[in-house]
Amino acid sequence: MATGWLSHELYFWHDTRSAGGFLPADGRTIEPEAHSESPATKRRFRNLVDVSGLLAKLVPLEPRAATEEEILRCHTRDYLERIKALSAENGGDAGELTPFGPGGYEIALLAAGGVITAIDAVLDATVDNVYALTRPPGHHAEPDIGRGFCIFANAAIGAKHAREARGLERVAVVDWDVHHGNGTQKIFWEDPSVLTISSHQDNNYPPDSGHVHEVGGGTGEGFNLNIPLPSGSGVGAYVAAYERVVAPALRAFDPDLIIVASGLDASNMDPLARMMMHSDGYRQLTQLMLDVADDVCEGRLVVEHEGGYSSPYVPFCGLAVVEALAGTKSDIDDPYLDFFKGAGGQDLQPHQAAAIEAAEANLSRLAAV
Ligand code: 3YP
Ligand code: ZN
Repeated sequence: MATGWLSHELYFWHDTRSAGGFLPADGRTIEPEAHSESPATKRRFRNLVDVSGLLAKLVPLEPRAATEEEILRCHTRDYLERIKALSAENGGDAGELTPFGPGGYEIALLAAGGVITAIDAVLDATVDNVYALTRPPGHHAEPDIGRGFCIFANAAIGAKHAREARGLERVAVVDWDVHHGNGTQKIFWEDPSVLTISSHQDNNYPPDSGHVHEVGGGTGEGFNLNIPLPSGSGVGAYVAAYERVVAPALRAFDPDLIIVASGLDASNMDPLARMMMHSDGYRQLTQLMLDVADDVCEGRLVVEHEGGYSSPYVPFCGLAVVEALAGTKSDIDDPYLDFFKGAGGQDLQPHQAAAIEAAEANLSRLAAV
C-alpha cells in the first residue's frame, strides 16, 4: 500500500496580503497582521508530517501547472484573463475576500494542477491514495468569480479531468471543510456524473448557502447533497453524518474515484468556525472514506486541502488524516486530544441528529435515479 504526498514550496508563497482575520488591512480601522489564510498553518502541517517520520515513507508527487484548457472546464475565459492580468501587475482581489499577490495566477494554476497530478497518480496506480497539500484553496471559487480565499476550483477541475481526460464515468467529491463547498456545488449543479456532498457549519460562509434543500437541478437533481450541521457539532455529529449520509450516498452512487475536499477548519480550535472536531475525528472520517473507496472504487481516494486556520492544531488534524491514508500511526500523538475529547457536547445531540435526518431524506432521491 502506497500513499502519495503532493505539495510545493510555491504553495506557501501565495500572498494573501496583510489583514485582520479575513478582512484586508485598510490603514485606518484594521491594524495589519497576517491574513487568516496565511502560509504558516499549512507549512506547520507539512513540517509535522516531516518531523513525525511519515513524510519519508510517502511517495513524493511533483505538481504540474494546470493548462488554460483545464481551468476553462470550470471557469470563464473572462475570469481567467482577469486573474492573469492582475497577477502580472501587482496582484489584486479575485472577487470576494480573495486577495493575491504578483504571480498568484501561476501559483493557483499549480494548485489546480496539483489535484490533477494527484488524480493521475491514483488512476495510474502509482499510489493507492494521496494527500495534496495545495494552496490557494478552491471550493468557494465559482465559474466567474473567486470567493472566500479561493481562486480556481481545484477539486472540481480535478473531477472534470477525471471525467473528460481520463474517461471515468462517475466521480464523487466529499467536502468536509467546515464551510459550504458552494463552487463545487455550482459547477456540477446539473451534472449527474459528479456527486457533490458538503458537510458544513450551518450558515457560516458563504451566507445563505448550503441549505439541505439544495439538491441539484435538471438531470443533476439528487446529485448534490448538503449536510448543514448546527454550530457546536463535535465528533459524534460528524461521525453520524458520515455513517448515515455520506457513506450510504457514496455506496449508492458507486463512483470510480472519490475526491475529498479536506478543510481542517471544523476543529475545536479554529478561529473561522464554531465546531468541535479533533484529530481522532478526522482519523475516523478518513478511515470511513477509505473503507467506502475500497468497496466501490478499488481504494482510489484523493484528499486535497482546503481551509484550516488554527496554527497550533491544523498540523495534528492533518497528520491524523495522512496517517490514516497510509494505514499507520507515527510516534507523534496529538497533545491536545485529551482536552478536546473531554469537551462537553462531543456526543451526538438531538438537534444535530435532526439535521442529519433531514439530509438523510435526500438519499431516497439519489437511490431513485
Ligand atoms: C471566508 C470569509 C469568512 C470565512 C472564510 C471561510 C474560508 C474558508 O475556509 N472556506 O473553506
Ligand atoms: Zn473552510
